[in-house]
Amino acid sequence: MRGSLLGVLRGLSSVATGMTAAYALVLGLTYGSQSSQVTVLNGQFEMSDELGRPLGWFVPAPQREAGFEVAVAQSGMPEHGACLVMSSSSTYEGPGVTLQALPMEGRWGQEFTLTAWIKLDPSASPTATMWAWFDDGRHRSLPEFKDGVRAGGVGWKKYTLKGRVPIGARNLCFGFELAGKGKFCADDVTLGFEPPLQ
Ligand SMILES: [Ca+2]
Repeated sequence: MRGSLLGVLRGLSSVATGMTAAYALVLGLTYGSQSSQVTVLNGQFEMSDELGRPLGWFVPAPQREAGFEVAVAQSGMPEHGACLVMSSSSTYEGPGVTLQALPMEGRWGQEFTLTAWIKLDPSASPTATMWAWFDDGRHRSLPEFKDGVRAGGVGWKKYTLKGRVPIGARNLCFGFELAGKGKFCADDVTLGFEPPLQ
């Protein structure tokens, strides 16, 4: 019974990735703590420092010093409030990244689902990507998983990236990359985990 219910739920999830949140909710209600949603630090981008940069999101110093800009600004939509804005400058068109790292102790073999809303600046055609990869604790990415989903189109859209936590992973690194002239906005970053089926 348990296996067949999970099978049905997984089928629904693969048919419509937009149902991921509902799927996680159903799974959470059915199996309690087996499925977990972790808190992404400032995943709503409502908190910024004195320079207007999002708290909790790392930007490599060389990119920052080259003029790559990561800031928090009002999204113009009430349901989003403030959002992340990444933009190139006249002197630097990227690639630029901003990311977080989350420890993976106790999560080997689990499936993860990363989601975020992204809006591209229609006045330019930059490449905006939501990325996820795993490191070995010594700043080296593991070959088992490294993937990204590229944003496109006009207006706010929700993007989803799924994968499995490889054995040996120390941290899940996730965030956004911008390449080329332009800017994009991102908001509502969520991260959930499900244990492997027994
Ligand atoms: Ca927000």
